[in-house]
Amino acid sequence: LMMKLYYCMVSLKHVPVNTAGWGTANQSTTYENLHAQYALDGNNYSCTHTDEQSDPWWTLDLMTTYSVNRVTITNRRDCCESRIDRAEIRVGNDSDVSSNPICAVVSSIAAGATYSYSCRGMKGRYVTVNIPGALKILTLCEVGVYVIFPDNLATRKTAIQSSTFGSWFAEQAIDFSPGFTKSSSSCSSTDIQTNPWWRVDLRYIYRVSRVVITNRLDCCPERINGTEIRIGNSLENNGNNNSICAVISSIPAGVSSTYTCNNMEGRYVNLVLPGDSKYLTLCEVKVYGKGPLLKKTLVKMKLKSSSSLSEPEMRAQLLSQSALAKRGISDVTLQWSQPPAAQQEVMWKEDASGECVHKRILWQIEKMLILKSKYYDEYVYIANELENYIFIT
Ligand SMILES: [Ca+2]
Ligand SMILES: [Ca+2]
Repeated sequence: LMMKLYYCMVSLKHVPVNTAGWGTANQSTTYENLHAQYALDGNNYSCTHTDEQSDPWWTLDLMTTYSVNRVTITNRRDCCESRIDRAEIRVGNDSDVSSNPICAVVSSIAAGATYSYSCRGMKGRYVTVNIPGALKILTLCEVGVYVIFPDNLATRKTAIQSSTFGSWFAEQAIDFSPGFTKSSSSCSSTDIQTNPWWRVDLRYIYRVSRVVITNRLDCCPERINGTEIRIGNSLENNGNNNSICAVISSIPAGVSSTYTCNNMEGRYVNLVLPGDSKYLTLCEVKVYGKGPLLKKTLVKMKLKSSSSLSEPEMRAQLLSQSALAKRGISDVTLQWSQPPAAQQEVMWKEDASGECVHKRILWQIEKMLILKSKYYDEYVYIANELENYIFIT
């Protein structure tokens, strides 16, 4: 008996990201040393504070336009929480921020609480909080500006690079931040070297339609000139032998350029800069396309963890369910491995119902099987569930 279930593709593509810390803040006046940036430091106990004045305001310049999903405000907890009442939240592109449209008006926020205001995708570079009227004081302990970056396949994936300059880690090229204010914590960079490269592993094979690269704003935008975008499934030469989608001639400082890749198939997206004494610096890499082409499947089958993998019948049975085999990859070797430390969490939908019904189950993994091909491994977790064994590709 075999029962086949299909996973829901667990969507991490639409998780809102707080962009507030990527910008710079300013306010109409500053009382003592309670600066505008205190609303962006991630600490609910540090707060901004204007003087008592007419129409006080606080504004955030994100340096580029976003579609703002929602804005959060954390109110002070020590006293006078009603000072925030009737504050206006504005989102827009006008540098005269008082003329930007209002997203929401605060009625009141409990002391120390964080309230969320929907801005329904209002577009803007500036996010402003202001209180109309005379003799007002504006205090903000934290402001969040949440943006959705839909369909970026690089979301929550892993990145690696040939070397790392200082704290310019590879993952910082896929953290959504363009690095306009803090490039060393929001951009990746290799050290100076021959043929530096960077790679994101999309974990599954996709048809990549386009890649968007954001160049650094702070200096030396010409360093990116000549960088090749390569896409494919091979890790030969660290993936730098995969097919070329495009070669970057140049990107102005702080600009995001789009390269179309005509649905090139691949799991790995590499950027490689041929030549000596080169730095490869990337402030953001976004990948768009269709897929994954390898669907996750969940198969229930009789499979004992003591089974011999050399038995032709066992091998044939396993490969009949293998996503690798279904992609025509035949040079597959099978080997047992140590199981992962924790329980495996699985979400799936029933094959019969067309609906995506999430079921969250935890299995204790007994053993792990690796189907190894030259460049693409498939992991199979085997757990004792009822009298059957579970086979997940
Ligand atoms: Ca704060
Ligand atoms: Ca970044």
